Amino acid sequence: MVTSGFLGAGKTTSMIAFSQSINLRYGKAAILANDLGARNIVDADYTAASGVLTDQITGDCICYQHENLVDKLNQLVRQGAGVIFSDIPGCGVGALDHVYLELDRREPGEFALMPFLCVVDPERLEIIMPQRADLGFPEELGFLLDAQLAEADLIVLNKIDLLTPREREQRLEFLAASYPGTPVMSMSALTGKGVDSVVDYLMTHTSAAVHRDIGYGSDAFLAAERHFSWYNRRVFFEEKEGKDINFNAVVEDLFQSIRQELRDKGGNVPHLKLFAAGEGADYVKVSLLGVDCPIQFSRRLDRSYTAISVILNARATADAQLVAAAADSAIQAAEAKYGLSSRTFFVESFGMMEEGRANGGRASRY
Ligand SMILES: Nc1nc2c(ncn2[C@@H]2O[C@H](COP(=O)(O)OP(=O)(O)OP(=O)(O)O)[C@@H](O)[C@H]2O)c(=O)[nH]1
Ligand SMILES: [Mg+2]
Repeated sequence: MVTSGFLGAGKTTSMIAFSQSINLRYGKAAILANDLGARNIVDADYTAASGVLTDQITGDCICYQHENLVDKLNQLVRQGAGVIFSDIPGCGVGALDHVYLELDRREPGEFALMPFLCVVDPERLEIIMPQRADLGFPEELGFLLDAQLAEADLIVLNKIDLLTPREREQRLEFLAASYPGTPVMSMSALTGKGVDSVVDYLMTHTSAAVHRDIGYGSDAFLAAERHFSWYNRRVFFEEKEGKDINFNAVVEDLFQSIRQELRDKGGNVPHLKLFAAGEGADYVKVSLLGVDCPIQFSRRLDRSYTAISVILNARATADAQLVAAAADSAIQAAEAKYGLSSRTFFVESFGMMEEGRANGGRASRY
């Protein structure tokens, strides 16, 4: 099953919640975490920490690496998975054609295709609702939200824990009227409310897997994609005198400072994510869904450490160099404030439409 939906809608959180529900009630589920970039993907490490059977597909969207996708699916099947969830990057559309129709065409009868799902965040939905809320993102992004919903076999309004019953009804009514014929459900992937009902629907329905014209590749699509840049970095922080410190405070400061710098320069970040593992099952995972949003800890470290390896991913609507500069200065400020030294083991930064991306960001084959 492909899980689509805009950046930060809750795809990763939903796939973990679905898998846990399936593991308890149906059989074995697995997650194939997908994101752009060579490696050091927050969602892959976060998913693996959830205890669900996990693998990852990096480098490019699952849309453009069919053989690798089939290979990974088969590996998970051999490990006992009966249901496999994968997501596509939150700026993406087109997986109905590129994944479902291709699987049907090239591996006929080999995989059953569950409903193509779009998870939607109730606040971001307001961008395309009649009020046309301005959340500080370029207005061209509205095209992607609409196209992702139009592509889905099932729409799930997520994060209902944040809504009053009236707000939830308004959104469900808007979705039902705007995407007639597409079932709409609601849940909170975070609290678990409604998750089992969505899973029951998914387990008893299949995708029609028929092409839909959603404007993939259109001018509006390109105008939206052009705004995005991706940034992935792994940094090792070490307290210079070997003292144990609270790295939750360090990562919170990193977020504050990146957020401030982007805001000052007129950029935004629909999803800034960080994951750092401590010892055993201890880890910290943080998300920021825009420069004006609160910093959300999915989990904090239980313990203090002298050193930690941090993965930072930004999915920004800002120039790639601006994001890189904001991360650099945030890391320098944290070093000075907490007496840290840092070493960067991996960094990559690219605009979505930059030269080279057409080849999945890999070196030119020409
Ligand atoms: N309140 C609330 N927060 C949620 C819910 N589901 C997800 N979140 C939070 O929303 C943020 C983004 O969730 P993710 O699951 O990472 O979103 P995503 O769609 O996978 O994001 P990308 O992969 O970057 O596109 C995290 O801070 C989650 O904890 C929910 O049901 N309720
Ligand atoms: Mg995700």
